[in-house]
Amino acid sequence: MQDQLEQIRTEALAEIQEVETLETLEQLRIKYFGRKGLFTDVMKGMGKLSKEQKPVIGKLSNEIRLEITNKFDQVIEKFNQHKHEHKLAEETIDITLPGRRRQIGRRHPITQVLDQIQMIFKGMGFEVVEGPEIELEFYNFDALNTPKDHPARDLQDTFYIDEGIVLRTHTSPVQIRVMKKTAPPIRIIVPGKVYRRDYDITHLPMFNQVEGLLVDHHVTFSELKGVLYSFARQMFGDTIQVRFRPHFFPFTEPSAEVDISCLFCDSKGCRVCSHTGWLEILGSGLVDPNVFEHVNYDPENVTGFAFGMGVDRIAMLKFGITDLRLMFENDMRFAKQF
Ligand code: 2NM
Repeated sequence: MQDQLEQIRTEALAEIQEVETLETLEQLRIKYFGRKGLFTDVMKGMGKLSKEQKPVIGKLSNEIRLEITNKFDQVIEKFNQHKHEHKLAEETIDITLPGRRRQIGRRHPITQVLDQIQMIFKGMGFEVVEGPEIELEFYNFDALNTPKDHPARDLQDTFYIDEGIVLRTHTSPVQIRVMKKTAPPIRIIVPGKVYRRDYDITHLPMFNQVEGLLVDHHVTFSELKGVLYSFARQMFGDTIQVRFRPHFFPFTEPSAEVDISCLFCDSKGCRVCSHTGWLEILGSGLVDPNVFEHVNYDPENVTGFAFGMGVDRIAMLKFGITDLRLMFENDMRFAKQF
């Protein structure tokens, strides 16, 4: 029995040493210490031993069991160590790799131009005011001296929300609101979204406008010209030409449209300026006395000038964009160019 045990010791230790996986190790444990294991088998013979042999074999078997069990533990420990090292190696981060770049957003060309317009007029002492996009028909048309039968009021041109309520077609109703609650002098610009029933290559149902208003005593057309000349040169450069062309608006008298020399062909004539050499940039005029009556100003005492421009159009001219729809598609390839 002693020899059997010694043989088990030698074989078990050798076998365990060779093991490569935890599964084979478990098989070995069963092979030696399982219910039908080799070691278990030998121990079943203990009962038949003599009184003298029992303690000797008992001691030896305990020794061997302990030795083999320790060997098992050693190998398990070795496996765990390997597993840990393998995991660490696999999860290594290469800190020398370059980072993933995040795309940075940009300001939309319309926002850039809007900010520039505001800067220029702030520089001339104008204050920026905003107001509601849903407006009373009265402020949007009547107070601006626009007759009941004016085509702009047509259902085909204006979005009606309800009886007497519209989506504003320009930002001038905000100026009516300001005049109604403020005494002159007034010097404001009103940026904002406006709505008209228009939809083609050069028109969208929503666009951005800036309108300006200056009210005081003895305001002249020359002052209007001075302000708008200054604006045009700051916006488009010192070398451009500016011209005032007679026009009609219900809310101003006299009225004029303002053109600048064509930026694209140096006034030689091209498709952008329809071969005229000029680009229209805004409308303007001296505020009609009827408008002042509507806000309870005395037209005998009070004078003023006003102007209005489409921001989207100015942005198109400034950046040479030919299709207005690009402005509202939010394509990064477009936005990145400005
Ligand atoms: C324009 C052209 C001319 C304008 C008039 C007024 C107000 F409220 F004073 F009557 N605000 N804006 C005006 C004048 C707007 O846009 C093309």
